[in-house]
Amino acid sequence: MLKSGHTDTFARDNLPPQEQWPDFRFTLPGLQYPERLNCAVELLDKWVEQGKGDRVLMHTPDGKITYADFQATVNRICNVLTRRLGLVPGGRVLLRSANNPMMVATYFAVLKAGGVVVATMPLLRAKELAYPVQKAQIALALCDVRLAEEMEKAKTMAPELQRVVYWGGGDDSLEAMMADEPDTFEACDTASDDVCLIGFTSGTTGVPKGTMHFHRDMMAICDAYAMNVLRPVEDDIFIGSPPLAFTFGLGGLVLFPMRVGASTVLLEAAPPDKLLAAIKEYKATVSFTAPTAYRAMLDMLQPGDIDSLRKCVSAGEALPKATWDAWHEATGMKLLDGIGATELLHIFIGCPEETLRPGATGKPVPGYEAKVIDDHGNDVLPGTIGRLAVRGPTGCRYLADDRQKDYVLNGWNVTGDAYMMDEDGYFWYQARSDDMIISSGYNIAGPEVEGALLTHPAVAFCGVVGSPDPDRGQIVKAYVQLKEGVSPSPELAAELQTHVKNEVAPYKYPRAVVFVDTLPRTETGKLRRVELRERAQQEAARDAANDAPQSKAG
Ligand code: 3UK
Repeated sequence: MLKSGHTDTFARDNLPPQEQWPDFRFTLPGLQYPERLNCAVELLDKWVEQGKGDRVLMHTPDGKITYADFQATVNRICNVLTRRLGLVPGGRVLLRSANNPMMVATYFAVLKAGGVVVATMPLLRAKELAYPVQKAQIALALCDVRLAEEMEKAKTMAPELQRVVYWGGGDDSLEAMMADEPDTFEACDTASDDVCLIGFTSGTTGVPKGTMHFHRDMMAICDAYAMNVLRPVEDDIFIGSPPLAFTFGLGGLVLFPMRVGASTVLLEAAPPDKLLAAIKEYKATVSFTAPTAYRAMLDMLQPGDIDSLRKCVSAGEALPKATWDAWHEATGMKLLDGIGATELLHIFIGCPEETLRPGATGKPVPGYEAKVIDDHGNDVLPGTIGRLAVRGPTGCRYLADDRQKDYVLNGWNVTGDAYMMDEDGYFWYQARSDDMIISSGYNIAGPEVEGALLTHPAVAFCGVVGSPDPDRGQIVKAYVQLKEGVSPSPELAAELQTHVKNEVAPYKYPRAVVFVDTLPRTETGKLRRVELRERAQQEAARDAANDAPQSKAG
């Protein structure tokens, strides 16, 4: 490892042992970074130095923020952090805010000062904030004052947290401190392999894991995925919904635009209707959001709404072919599917428009390699379903966590997804490996059944899980949210079952169909399958107690 620029060595000390690291690959031209590297300098200061400080970085409801304005704000925060709040290189800083300019400014200030960012989702409760504070031993937090309540509670739960500074008003606010500080700051001389970000996974199953990323990793996702697949230009205006604490949002809404000197629109809350309105208002050209958001926007589209858009990235969960087709038909645009993971920081499989295949996730992003392996770690033949394994310039390094050994096998990152690679090298998503439904000895992937249901005109959204069944082990159970104006009925349920039988192998059809008003989703846009499975389990137990057959088609 290179000579660290950190004086607080906690992050480096808590990296996994080197033999448990994935193999990192830097063969792609453009991924060889200098030994001394601070990503904030590369992504921000460089533009001002090159005389492009007047370019617009952010479009906000209150006006535009240029790269130079933003740099001055970042520098003031750097001075507050290092001169008044005791931040030393390597110190962790928790950030808590919705997506807005101050969130990004504090983020970049921590990076530039050589600190380690721990960004958190706005909806987290005190207990969920206390966990990363303790795990990453965080002494300082910067927080939007509107989110103070849970932050203060977290502070009482985690004594490690010595100080919380709020922005957004008050005599002792961050802005008040900034006002007295100069707008220049010399960036910390960090090594390219110094940790700059600990991204916690959402932890829908088990305790969240802290994924550690280096300064060079922040550059690598720009130079691998963004430069080769997305290919933005400096006139692009990025927009989207994912929180910046979710690395899908960090890359898509901050790092990628800044890598090319483009601009971004940050929305504090971006449900599909708001996102659509903002695309129109700001004439955005590149959008980042979840598959279901594209599907939801389709129903609201008015002519001319999204004429400015030229690229639409979908990630976070599988993009059903039905959604791809419908978007293409309505807009003429090809959705760019891509699978990413917090462990790998961003997207590692995904194709540009010319080479993508609707329904497939795509091919490995230049710089990454991917393959499908069996339970023993051996490669399987094309056409066979197995576990996805990937390696490249970024990869899994958990903060002091035994689960490192589960994610990294023989130098490959094993993401927990069941995939099939075809003869042409395209990767086809099946399901999360532990989400496969086993019914009467058949393996059935829930997302495939969902994909079939979504081609029925009455279906808005759906989730398909296995439900315990005394005869078959599990049966396929579908939770279906109907389009507005469509009423649920046993006849419609039967029709959906027949529809699925016509679309995919008949044994995959949902033997139980339940109509719901909404489906449970995470803040990152993923269907909460765990919750649906629990619900299915309860319903099965209830039906068994009533000695009635499992509620079929109702
Ligand atoms: C699933 C997908 C099918 C898959 C993420 C883009 O989602 C991101 O990170 P997370 O750690 O979850 C990772 C898991 O999510 N997934 C993501 N994208 C797809 N499944 N098709 C897709 N296109 O199970 C993966 O293992 O929350 C996505 C960029 C950065 C990210 N962190």
